[in-house]
Amino acid sequence: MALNNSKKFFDLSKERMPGGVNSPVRAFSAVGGIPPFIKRAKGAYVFDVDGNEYVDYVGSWGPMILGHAHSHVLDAVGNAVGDGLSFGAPTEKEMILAEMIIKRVPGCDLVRLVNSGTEATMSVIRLARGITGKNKIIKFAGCYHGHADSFLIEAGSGALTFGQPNSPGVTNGTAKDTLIAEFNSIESVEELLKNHGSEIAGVILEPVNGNAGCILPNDGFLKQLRLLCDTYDCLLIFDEVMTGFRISRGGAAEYFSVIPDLYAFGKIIGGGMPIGAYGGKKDFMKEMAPVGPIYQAGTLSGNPIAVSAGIATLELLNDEAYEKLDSLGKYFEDELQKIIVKNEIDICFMRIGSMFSLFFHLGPIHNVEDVKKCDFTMFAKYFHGLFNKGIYIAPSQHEVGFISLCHDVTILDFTLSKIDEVFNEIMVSAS
Ligand code: KE4
Repeated sequence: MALNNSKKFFDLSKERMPGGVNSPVRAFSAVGGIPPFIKRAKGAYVFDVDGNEYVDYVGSWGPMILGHAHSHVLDAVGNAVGDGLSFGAPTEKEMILAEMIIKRVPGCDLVRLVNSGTEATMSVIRLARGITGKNKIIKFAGCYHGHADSFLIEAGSGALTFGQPNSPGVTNGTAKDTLIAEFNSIESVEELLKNHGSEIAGVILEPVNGNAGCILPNDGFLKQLRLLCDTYDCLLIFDEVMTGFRISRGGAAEYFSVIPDLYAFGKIIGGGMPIGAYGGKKDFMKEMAPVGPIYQAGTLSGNPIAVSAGIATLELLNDEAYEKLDSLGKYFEDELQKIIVKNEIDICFMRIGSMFSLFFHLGPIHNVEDVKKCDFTMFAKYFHGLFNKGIYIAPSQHEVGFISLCHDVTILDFTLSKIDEVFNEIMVSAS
């Protein structure tokens, strides 16, 4: 791909913004090379500043489930901007979006709209701590909940059960209140609860670990987690920023029939505009200011433009839409498995609905430790091979791919043919 303008802009951007980007993964550090500077997007495609066209499986990291620049969403935004961009006052549309979320999500009686997934998760653990009066939370290695200090924690070394910062700037004082469990290991959670249960406010997880690549919960894991939280009187928190409104109409809670006490949302409910939300049972949410004493606020929370885009997006996400997304995902998976076998390449493919990952490892993949066994060099070759053939996937083995309602079978077949070519090129070069 000719990336002359992208390279020019990238060099200039690096003189103005750290790494030339406003979110680290966009810099292509994991795969190398120049990130394309995107000029516009439509349907299943993005177009860069050098005129290159790509089939897009990043989907802005999840929000673009309808496809890019959907007329229904653009019309809603267009109509909204004419009435002003922000008021810092309540609006009817915030109530409408909140009602749409509540009607879809089981066990969610009240929601608070914020401006990002990070703000949602940061607020929901403050709520959990405020409700319970306990300081510690359990998170899972490999699960990402945004960049709030309490989440930038890795497992303590050796016998240390307390977390340790995985970013400078996060204090040990913060880290000691985050304990790290292993995704899909109910034993690791039970051990922490046995040893620290009286101090633990809640257990937070991505019900599908989408930030390690697409790692599904083992059968019964979420149900066992629900029972453990009940036994030890701590709150279960689903971070559905990615899975919410993606894997089913009511997200992972509906899909797996496991209802948490609290939720975090983002991405799809903004239709591509900045948004997040947190919610849960009325008894819990009513502890938030101004009703209760737990504080959280935001200048642009419930922004009328973002809310208009979110309402328009959810309006089109009916049962038929999810059936179509799943059938597209199944078609892609079935045809890809044939290509994997044909090329005799060590790949573990995991999918739920319209989100998926190709792990360059035979598998099984149960947690982020398993992902560390992947061939990252091979992944980088796969990434660049596809990129140069006009297929834009996430530039990291630890991210997922998203199929939108605009990825029809013709587009999937084109993608699959390019994957076949790249697998063949990789295997030939490896021999
Ligand atoms: P934001 O603050 O980026 O809106 O949301 C943070 C967040 C919280 N929870 C989950 C499950 C998430 O996936 C995210 C953000 N996801 C990443 C991609 N995996 C955003 C992309 C980026 O960081 O640039």
